[in-house]
Amino acid sequence: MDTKKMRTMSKFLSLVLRHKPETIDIQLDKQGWIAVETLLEKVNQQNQDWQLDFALLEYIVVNNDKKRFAFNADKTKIRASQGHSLGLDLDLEYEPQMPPAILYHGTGESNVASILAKGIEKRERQYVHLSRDIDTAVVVAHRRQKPTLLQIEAGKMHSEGYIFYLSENKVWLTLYVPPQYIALYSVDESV
Ligand code: HQG
Repeated sequence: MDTKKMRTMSKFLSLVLRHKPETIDIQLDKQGWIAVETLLEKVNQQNQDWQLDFALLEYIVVNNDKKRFAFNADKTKIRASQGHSLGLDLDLEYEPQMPPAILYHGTGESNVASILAKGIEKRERQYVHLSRDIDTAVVVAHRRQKPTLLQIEAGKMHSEGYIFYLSENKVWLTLYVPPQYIALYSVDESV
């Protein structure tokens, strides 16, 4: 499969399954699911450039670099596993989990002073996104100018009552990270 075409399709699926389902006139249910049949029909109505069938959708779900999308057990429904817009007001129904002692957050240098003063806010998304491994946080940080890594004392937060969820594609989610649990992380320390 042409990787450029797959990226285009994956980005479009992220748009409609995470942020703007109305783009193709669909409504996600409370847990973020949409019937596969409806999704295929509406995507294909909307797009002249490319068409999506079940085999291709399954290929994207399986091969997506971050496993962003998931089917339900009988593959009749699909949803994004994380990253949703706050405005959609979903409940993904992930069970609270005990996080590892340390999690990482990638951001841009221009955000750091504000984050150290106010904490990490979920902004336009449903949750703050954190990762267990440094490499993932580095990739997230590189979406910003002057990528910067932050280290979060997630274990301590959890023991002090903060709730964490683990998305199906292994992104750690929480509503807010207060400044006292955050430290700048220098990548040099990892080598
Ligand atoms: C920043 C992608 C200043 C925060 C990624 C981030 C992730 C603050 C930005 C997922 C702040 C929000 C989410 C504060 C937070 N002051 N800046 N107090 N609090 N911020 O895109 O974490 O590739 O909503 O640091 O991989 O960058 O799309 O969040 O820079 O998992 O699948 O405000 O999206 O996944 O930006 O990314 P975002 P994010 P995909």
